[in-house]
Amino acid sequence: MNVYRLTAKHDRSARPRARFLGRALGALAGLLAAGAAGASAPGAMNMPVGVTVLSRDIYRLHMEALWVCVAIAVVVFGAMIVAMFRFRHSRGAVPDTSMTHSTKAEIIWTVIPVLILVAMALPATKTLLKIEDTRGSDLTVRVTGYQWKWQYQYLGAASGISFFSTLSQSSNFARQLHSGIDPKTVPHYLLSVDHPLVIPSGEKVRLLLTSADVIHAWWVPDFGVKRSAIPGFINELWVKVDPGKEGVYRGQCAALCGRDHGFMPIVVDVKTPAEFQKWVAEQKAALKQAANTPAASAPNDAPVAAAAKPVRALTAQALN
Ligand SMILES: [Cu+2]
Repeated sequence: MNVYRLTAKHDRSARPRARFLGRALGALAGLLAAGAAGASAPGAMNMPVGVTVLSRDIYRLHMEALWVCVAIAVVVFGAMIVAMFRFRHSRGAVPDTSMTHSTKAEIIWTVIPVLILVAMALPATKTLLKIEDTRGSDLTVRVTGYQWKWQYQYLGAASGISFFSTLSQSSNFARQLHSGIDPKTVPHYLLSVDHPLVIPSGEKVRLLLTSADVIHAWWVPDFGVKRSAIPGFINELWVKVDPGKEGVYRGQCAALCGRDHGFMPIVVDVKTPAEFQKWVAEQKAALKQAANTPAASAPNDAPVAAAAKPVRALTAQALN
């Protein structure tokens, strides 16, 4: 009788509640759809899917963990809400004490989370090992952080190519106090450089990270990698951009490294292997020409390699 009365009462408010529930579910679905898109556009809620082997693996792990969390939240909060409303004191509910100090319950709520954690840890460990495995790279570039710029030195077949990558002049002018330049009019404001790092798509590129002064961090969100550049140490990471995803990718120094920390962006120009080989040949030709040309008469528009400056040394042996 009592149950019937309560059910009837609930029915009276069923319609507005159903409407609210429908709206809430719609909003949640919208949020999840926006999140699943993984756009790296400003204001996007989710992390970008990225364009590399690793970034896709990391994104997949992230989404798997998210859905596990969603499922746990639905079960736990659902049970709590049902318990609070259905078995409330005002309805004459009597506490069930059979679960108190129940060994069976203790085992169940220990074993289930352990199984969930193990199921999540296995693919995560696999991806972590993959991230750390820099063997078999096709190209190696040494990346050195400076206050406040990056230096890229190619090793192996592209050895000799070396240049600094600093904030583009357009951004640098606009950022000055009272410059009078509206940053919104500057393309890729604070995210553009004079000489981007150039790498080929479809090839495993190993980056050796170090620093000449303080700790910096090399971070390109679309590559799914971020690693500290520490003076006196060499950290490794690798990038393999999917073929067909050639283009320009941008990142920033991700370690607070001093006054101009926000003004040392990272720009990577990903070319097809053929275009990359052409670029390497051009840089090498420019290097040769620069070697044969007296410094005073070097052309101002010489390719970047020709403008290479001597660098603080870590031996080549340490780098290979
Ligand atoms: Cu920095």
